[in-house]
Formats: sequence, C-alpha cells, structure tokens
Amino acid sequence: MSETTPDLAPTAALRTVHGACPHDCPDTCALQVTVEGQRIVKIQGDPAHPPTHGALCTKVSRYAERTDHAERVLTPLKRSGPKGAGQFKAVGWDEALDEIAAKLKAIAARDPEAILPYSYAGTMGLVQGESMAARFFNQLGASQLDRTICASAGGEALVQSYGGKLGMHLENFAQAKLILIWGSNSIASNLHFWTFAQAAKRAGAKLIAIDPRKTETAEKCHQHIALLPGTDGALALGLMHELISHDWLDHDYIALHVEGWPELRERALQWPPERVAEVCGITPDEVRQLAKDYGSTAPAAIRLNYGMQRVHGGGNAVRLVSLLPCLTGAWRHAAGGLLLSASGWFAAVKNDAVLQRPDLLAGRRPRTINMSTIGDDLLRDASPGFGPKVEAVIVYNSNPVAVAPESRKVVAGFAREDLFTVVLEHFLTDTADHADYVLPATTQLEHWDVHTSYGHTYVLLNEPAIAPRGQAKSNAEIFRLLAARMGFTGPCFADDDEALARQAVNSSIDFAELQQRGWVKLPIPDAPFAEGGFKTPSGKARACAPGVALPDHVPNLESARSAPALAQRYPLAMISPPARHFLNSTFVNVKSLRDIEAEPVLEMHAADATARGLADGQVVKVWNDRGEYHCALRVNQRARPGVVNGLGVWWRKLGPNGTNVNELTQQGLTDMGRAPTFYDCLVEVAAL
Ligand SMILES: Nc1nc2c(c(=O)[nH]1)N[C@H]1C(S)=C(S)[C@@H](COP(=O)(O)OP(=O)(O)OC[C@H]3O[C@@H](n4cnc5c(=O)[nH]c(N)nc54)[C@H](O)[C@@H]3O)O[C@H]1N2
Ligand SMILES: Nc1nc2c(c(=O)[nH]1)N[C@H]1C(S)=C(S)[C@@H](COP(=O)(O)OP(=O)(O)OC[C@H]3O[C@@H](n4cnc5c(=O)[nH]c(N)nc54)[C@H](O)[C@@H]3O)O[C@H]1N2
Ligand code: SF4
Ligand SMILES: [Mo]
Repeated sequence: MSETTPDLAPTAALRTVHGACPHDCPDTCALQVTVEGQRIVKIQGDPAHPPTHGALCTKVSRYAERTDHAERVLTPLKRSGPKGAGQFKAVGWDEALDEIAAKLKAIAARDPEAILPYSYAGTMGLVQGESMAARFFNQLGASQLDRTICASAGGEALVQSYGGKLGMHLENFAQAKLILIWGSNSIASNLHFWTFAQAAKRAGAKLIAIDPRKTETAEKCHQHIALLPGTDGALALGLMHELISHDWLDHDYIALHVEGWPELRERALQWPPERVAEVCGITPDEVRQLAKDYGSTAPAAIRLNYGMQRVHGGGNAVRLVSLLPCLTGAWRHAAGGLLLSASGWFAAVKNDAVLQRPDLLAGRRPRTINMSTIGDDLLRDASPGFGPKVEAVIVYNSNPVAVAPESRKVVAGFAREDLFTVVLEHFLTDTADHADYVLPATTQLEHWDVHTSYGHTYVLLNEPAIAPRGQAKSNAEIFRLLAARMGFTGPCFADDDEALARQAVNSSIDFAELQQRGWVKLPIPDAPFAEGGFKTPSGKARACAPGVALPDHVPNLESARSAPALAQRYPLAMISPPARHFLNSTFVNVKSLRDIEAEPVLEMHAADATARGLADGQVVKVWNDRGEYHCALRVNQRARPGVVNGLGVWWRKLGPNGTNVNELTQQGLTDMGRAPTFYDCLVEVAAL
C-alpha cells in the first residue's frame, strides 16, 4: 500500500505514501505524504509529476494543520440547541445512522424526491465525490442536484465550441510567445500554470492579464487590461474585428476547421475598437494593441479561467474567446490555443456509469434542483411545477450557507424547523451549524481516492497515509452504512473504498502503474487540434451550427448600462474573487492562513473612496436590496474605478456582522449552463 522512501530508510518507521490534492483547484497536485506511524511528518509535492514539479501552494503545505486541527469534528454530533445555533452533543455512530435512516425512510415513503443531496467539490475525488453517494441517492430516487455552482456556463460554452471541455496541455504554455491570462488570478488559484507562464516569460514571451482587478498575477504581467466585469464578450468581438481588418487570420484553418465563420465575421465587424472600448471601460488603443499582439505572435496561448464566466453573459463570453485561436490558427502549435478546462479529456478513461450506477433509478426520473438557487428552492412550497417541498438535505463536500448566492435566503432555508439536515464534514462550518446531524468525514490523508483534473491531463491515485482520526469515516463508508440501514441490498452497496477506487477508471489506465508511481498521463496529442479534429459532429469548431447559436456580447443583469435605475442606487459593480490563502470557504478556519488574510475586506479605488469620504482601514457597510455585509475597506490600486472587490469566501460566523460577501450576490443565472452570476452584482458602500 505504501513505499518506503529510500533516503529515509534508516529510520524505517517513516513511510511515504502517494497522494493527490483533493481541492477544487485546476492544479490537482501529486502529493508525497511522509508519516511515522500515525504522525504526519511532511506533505510535499511530487518532484517527478510534471505539473506539480515538487511544489505545493501555501494552503496545502499546511494540510497537516488542517487534518490535526483542534476543532475537527471527530464524532457524530446531534443537534442539542435551536436550529442553526451550532449546538450539538456527541452521539455514537449507531444512534446517528439509525435515526437518520429512520427519518429518511419516513420521508421516502411519502415521496423520495423530498430528499435532496447537496454536494460539490470539497474533494474532487471520484470515490469520495459521487460514487457510493450517487448509488445511494439513485437507489432512493431522491431529487437530482444540478451541479452548476462553478463551471457550467463555461463548460457548456466549450462543448458548443469544441464539442467538449478540452484544451491545451498545461506544460506547453512554457513554449508560448504570447500568453493572455484572461479572468484568472493564476498566482492565487492556478499556481502551477504560473510556473509554466514564468518559464515562457523568461524565454521572451509577453504576458497580458485581462481582469477588472489588478491581481498579484496582473502585476507581474507585461500588461494589464482592466476591463469592466462582464464585458469580455465585447472585447473578444473587438479583437475579431481587428483580426479581420488587418487580415491576421489563418484562412486555411478557418476554411477547413471552423463552422459558421461568415456569420461570426459579420457580427464581429459590428464591433470596432471604439464601441468595444466604450462597453469595456478601456481605451480603443488597448483593443487595437491587444489584437495586434494576438494576431501577429505565434505561438499564442490563452489561459482562460472561470472567473470571467460568473456573469450573466459568461457562456457567450467563453464562446467568443474560445473561437479566437480558431481564427488565427493558433491551434496549429502545441504551445498555441486555449485552456479553460481539460476535464473532458478524461471522458475516455472515467467509469462514471459503473461508479454512480444511474441504472439504479430503474426508469424513475426524479426532478432536478439547481444548487445555485438553493436559497429559493429551500423556501418553496410544494407545487405542480416544483414537486414536493424539500424535507431533507444531505450535504457533503460543500458549504452552501457560505458559498451559495443570496445567503439571506439560503440561511432562511437551512433554518427551517421542518427541514431535516445531515452534514458530512471535517469542521463546524456555517452549513454544519444548521445540521440536525453532523457526521465526521475523513480527510484526504485518511481515505482512498482517484483524481482527474481540470487543469492538466494526468490521473492520480490517493492512498490513505494514516488511519481515520477519531471516529471519522469516509463519505463512501458513511453512505454504505446508511444504505445498509435503508435496506439497500444490491451487491454494489458492498464495494469498499479500495474497490471503488479500482472501478473509477477503466482498463486503459494501469492501476498497478498508478500505485507504483502515483500518476499516469493520458495519451493526448501534443497539439490536439493542429488539424482540426474537434469533438463536434462535424469535427469543426463551431461559431454557429444547427442547434448552436452564434455567440454575442450579453450584458450583465446588473450594470449601469443594463439596469440604469438600479445603478443609480447601487453605482458600484462588485466582484468577489477568491482570496489567495483560502480555497472557496475551505481553510478559513486554519489560523495560520486566516492570519495572512487577516480579515474580510473590500478593495476600492481611491477616487470612489474619496467620493464617499471613506478611508483605508475603516469598517464599512456594503449593501444592496438583498442584504448588508460589513468588512474592512482597503483603498488601493487593485480596484479600478467603479468596481469593488470583495474577496471571498469567508465564513459568515467570522464576519463582523455575521455575514459574508454572498449576502449581496444574486440568484440570477448565466446565459448557458444555469450557473450563478456571483460577479454580476451592484452595491453601494458607506461608513458604518
Ligand atoms: N487560492 C485559491 N485557489 C483557488 C480557489 C480559491 O478560492 N482560492 N478556487 C478554486 C476554484 S473553485 C476555481 S473554479 C478555480 C478558478 O477560480 P476563479 O474563480 O476563476 O478564480 P481566479 O483564477 O482567481 O479568477 C478569478 C479572476 O477573474 C477576475 N474577474 C472577475 N470578473 C471578471 C470578468 O468579468 N472578466 C474578467 N476577464 N475577469 C474577471 C477576478 O478579478 C479574478 O482575478 O480556482 C481554484 N483555485
Ligand atoms: N461570492 C462568491 N461565491 C463563490 C465563489 C466566488 O468566487 N465568489 N466561487 C464559487 C465556486 S467557483 C465554487 S466551486 C463554490 C465552492 O463551494 P464548495 O464546493 O461548497 O467549496 P468549499 O467552500 O471549499 O466547501 C467544501 C467543504 O467540503 C468539505 N470537505 C472537503 N473534503 C471533504 C470530504 O472528503 N468529505 C466531506 N464530507 N467533506 C469534505 C470542506 O471541509 C469544506 O467545508 O463556491 C462558489 N461561491
Ligand atoms: S490547492 Fe491547488 S496548488 Fe494547492 S496543492 Fe492543491 S492542487 Fe496544488
Ligand atoms: Mo469553482
């Protein structure tokens, strides 16, 4: 199960185990975990794994601190106080599981669709994500969850453009001559990409950041284009306008490998730099220069990230940006093209149907609830359109009370006296505080898993390095025990975690090789679309095609241009990108990391602060019709005029007025993929 590291062999008690970082991060690092008995000695990045390159981010270097945290939940807990008060008493596993199963059986006897799973990517592992859990909910016939909270607008856009969530190899960015870092604070949230971008920079490449915020990444690029949130589609159309006007097009590539070019060309010609500049809040020269750089440099690569699709027009914006490398023929080069997500490459090796067993639904078609509108949906009564009222929620790998939009409603939903809530967690998060039962889950060091990635093209294995702390059990084990109590007797409910890990990938991945080295690279061509071969029915990239609409710039739901009356009351656009030392709401309770972030903050440009008589460091209220959030003001150059940055995602209970930035965000959805519009949000700010 584990190997002894040769250079540490003399103290034979030391073992090094292959692991994978479980977090929702494109880098999915390969870990080497050194333990002595049950003590974690060291967690480091695997030097041999090309994306990881031996380095971990600050957050996961502290994984031992998180695993052995004094506040970790280590026994099942049962609510002992008012709903939402976070008061619990320890109970035994048998008592907890018996009572949960009895409650779920009673609800299911009336209507299993009144039960809702709520999960996301707290771990991205195939085993501790949707394996035994999916089997359990499929057998039960519970409501299905539409897992949209992060990436579904951009994902759907890539499927429309390329036929899958497909992109460049991470490693090949090192050879690019131009890199557009578009809607991505790579140093914070995609560190291992940044390593390759720096290598390119040292070799003479130009780096350009396209981001409303002057991030730590933007600062280190040669140029920063600080456009208004939600205007990326207009910028992409403006770039196309210039590519056409100056004939920086690869006509052969377009003719052979692009569908719908005449229609796209006509639309792009309506977007001269002056119009684009007006919409984006930048100068016409910035548009022209960017187009010139992009149109006349090869290889040119784009690292798009999900930050730019968290607005109403996010899907269309990704569609437009994704077509740029098809017009210049950048895809001809291994170091050209685009990477938003690589997850679609893993479709060839993943065994989802075996792992999740959708066949257990046996012809039933339960309703689907969108995780991004959980606030509204928990407060909805039964109706013919909606189905039954939600009576029970089982949360795992997610912290919806902190991360879902329009928290006031999410909190009101989870505070319902008649809602039965079970939360599988490591810690008493804002969501766990609302539980009837909290069940202690294992961390990555304590369980089996297999990982794919959305930022690189390697499959990774994670073997347990230590026994579960306290009475913790893995998600898969908890659902297995619950299944037994529900009377689910099918043989698939007997598979243990190692068996699930072996089932997670098909025979094209050699499991023995995974165990021996910790990771296996997928066989994908170096320049995957050099000669077209997109995964669409025609094999061409699609600007438009039957069933695939021509993309356009789609404005924000909330902006001065699209909602002028609202903008009069709330003149500032707020984005809420990740804080560097947290991962969504994970790590907020790790003191050494929280100390670096210090306190919840809102960044504001000096001109906006002066206009409001506000000063750096003071506590302010940030509000709109949805709610009010208190935090510290930082007046600095990171914010552009008219846009404030409320860094996320703090735990509500650590906020000065018990809220976080999602008190202000809306439940309006994106144009594609039914995703949230976290960065499409107007607010006003004043002294407290
Ligand atoms: N440290 C850290 N790493 C993380 C995360 C984290 O919370 N912390 N989150 C992880 C997750 S869940 C994901 S999905 C990934 C990716 O997570 P993303 O949300 O893509 O995070 P970032 O890469 O920081 O990209 C967000 C960037 O987009 C910018 N932005 C906001 N609105 C717009 C816009 O309209 N247009 C453009 N061009 N830019 C905009 C923001 O200012 C920010 O710099 O990162 C993962 N990695
Ligand atoms: N305002 C604003 N809101 C945002 C974002 C933003 O940029 N701005 N980003 C959005 C994005 S991109 C995303 S992906 C979502 C993320 O939202 P979530 O997926 O909810 O992510 P986290 O907040 O990291 O919460 C994950 C939880 O899973 C738990 N966990 C980890 N591993 C395990 C395990 O093995 N078992 C169990 N049972 N639990 C485990 C962790 O302790 C943690 O509390 O947030 C979204 N919310
Ligand atoms: S959070 Fe990302 S960068 Fe940090 S160790 Fe995990 S995969 Fe690597
Ligand atoms: Mo995400």
